Amino acid sequence: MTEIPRSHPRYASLVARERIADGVKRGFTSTQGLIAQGRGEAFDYLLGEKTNPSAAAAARTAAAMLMLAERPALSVNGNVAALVPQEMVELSRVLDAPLEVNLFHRTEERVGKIAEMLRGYGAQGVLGERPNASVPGLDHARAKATRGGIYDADVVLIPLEDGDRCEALVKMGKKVIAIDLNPLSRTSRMATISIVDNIVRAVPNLISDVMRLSKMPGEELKKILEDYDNNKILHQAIEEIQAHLAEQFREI
Ligand code: PTJ
Repeated sequence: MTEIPRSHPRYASLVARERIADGVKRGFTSTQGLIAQGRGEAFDYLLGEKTNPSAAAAARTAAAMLMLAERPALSVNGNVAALVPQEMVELSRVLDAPLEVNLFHRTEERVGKIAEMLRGYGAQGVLGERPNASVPGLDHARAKATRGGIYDADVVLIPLEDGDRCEALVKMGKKVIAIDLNPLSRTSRMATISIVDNIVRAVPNLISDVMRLSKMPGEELKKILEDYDNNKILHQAIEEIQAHLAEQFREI
């Protein structure tokens, strides 16, 4: 990977690019993943490349929802594996939730490489290599699911996802938590909770929220969910973009 000096003003963004490019070279990220990262970067720029209050509130509520879940599951694709593999393993550990590899541009080789890498970081019981169920209403590889993982889950975390699986999972009666930098995407609109943030910030935030909320009684966790309104959060995310653009505009 290219050595990026920490002093570079675009350090975090450049490191993320290197990770995605490295994932492609090592064969676990799809070439389309490069394009997805570019699209994400553009939205991150509009958001000010920071966790805004709407994303912090969504992440805290998502942590409460995952902690209250009976069978939570965490989905991993090629971009997620490139950007936050260790963090996803840590999130799976603190929640005692399985990781399931689920790819849009599925090849068995990529699934195997991602599962192996997650195990290398200490993940227990990675699923996705032997799917034995199918999400109804999808006619692409993302329909593949595993019993005991995403298929039976009551709450599913789907970072960097496409809208139709999000919708299909919601139709199955699941609560779906999205991480997506685009507040206007179908995924963000369809999800039960939409964390409009870069995954490199959102997953560490989720881990610290789970740690912080772990001492809170169940009733109070439920209250966090009751007070949450995802439409309001999406509107707030768009207002945060507008405010950031207005600030930039004044500086020009
Ligand atoms: O590994 P595969 O085969 O499953 O493919 C994974 C990708 C990501 C290529 C595939 O799911 C895809 O094509 O995704 P999209 O539709 O290009 O991107 C999904 C959403 O993720 C878009 O709304 C992007 O803005 C958003 N996004 C991209 N990078 C990030 C992001 N959101 C959060 N953090 C990012 N780093």
